[in-house]
Amino acid sequence: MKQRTLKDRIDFEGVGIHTGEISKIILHPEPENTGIRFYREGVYIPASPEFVVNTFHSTDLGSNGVVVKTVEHLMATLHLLGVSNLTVEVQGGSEIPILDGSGYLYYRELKNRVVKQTEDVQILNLEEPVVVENGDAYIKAFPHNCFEITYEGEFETYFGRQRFTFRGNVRDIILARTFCFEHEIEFIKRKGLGKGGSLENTLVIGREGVYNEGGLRYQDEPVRHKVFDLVGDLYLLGMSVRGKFISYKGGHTLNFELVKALHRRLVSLEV
Ligand code: 5EP
Ligand code: ZN
Repeated sequence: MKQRTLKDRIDFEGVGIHTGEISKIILHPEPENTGIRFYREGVYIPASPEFVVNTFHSTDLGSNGVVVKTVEHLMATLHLLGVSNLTVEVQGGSEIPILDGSGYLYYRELKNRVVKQTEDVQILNLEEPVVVENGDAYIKAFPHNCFEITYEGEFETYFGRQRFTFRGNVRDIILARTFCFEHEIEFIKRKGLGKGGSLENTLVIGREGVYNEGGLRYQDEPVRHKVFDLVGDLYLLGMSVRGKFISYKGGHTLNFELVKALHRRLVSLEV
């Protein structure tokens, strides 16, 4: 597989889910082997595990005191499109626009702009299982000949236990929106997060049903979104991974633990 970039620059603008700030992002095509990186206030921040500064409710990157919040949905979309080289310039606010809460609008605008480059991509092949855990939550990664992610969640409210397996069909996850439970909103707001949250960009789940007018986009939308988040966080490795991933109640913090474990293996393979 060849590396890919975009054929020309493209902008997006909108509110950040956590900061409530309006940002404009400009996606600039880049040559082979640049990787994905962010650019804000004169600082380049590579999309790489060394630059992760927060994993509470979002994955944020930072360098030299400059932070870019909530990169995971854009990263997931770039992963699904196989875009390997890109600079994401962030202006105005410090957060990637949430748009409709899913990857759909990014995907729709980018998919016809993706162009192949001349160099091959690198793919990480797992040689042995890798497991990360936190309490009863875990993510297990097994060697496998393709990329597969299963997410299982245990939700209070009528959602109960749900499980979804992604086997590469973008349509299965690209429309899945970020979500929160009604009873969590106050806690999230008290932490200074969710300031840009609204029914336009978040699936708000109550005791008896969802508050969004159109209802759910998939009957198991939250677990599909969790798969989408993991697709994004895994792309911090800077390459696709071949493997079977099983996440039980995972989130960004555990995703990042997995990424670090995989990254350590990668680094020890080089030399
Ligand atoms: C947290 C929110 C709101 C609101 C009225 C209507 C609506 C949204 C999790 C950890 O996707 C995510 N990460 O990638 C995460 N999302 C969040 O943490 C999250 C809060 C909101 C809101 C609202 C208020 C009032 N009337 C997302 C994974 C899913
Ligand atoms: Zn998300």
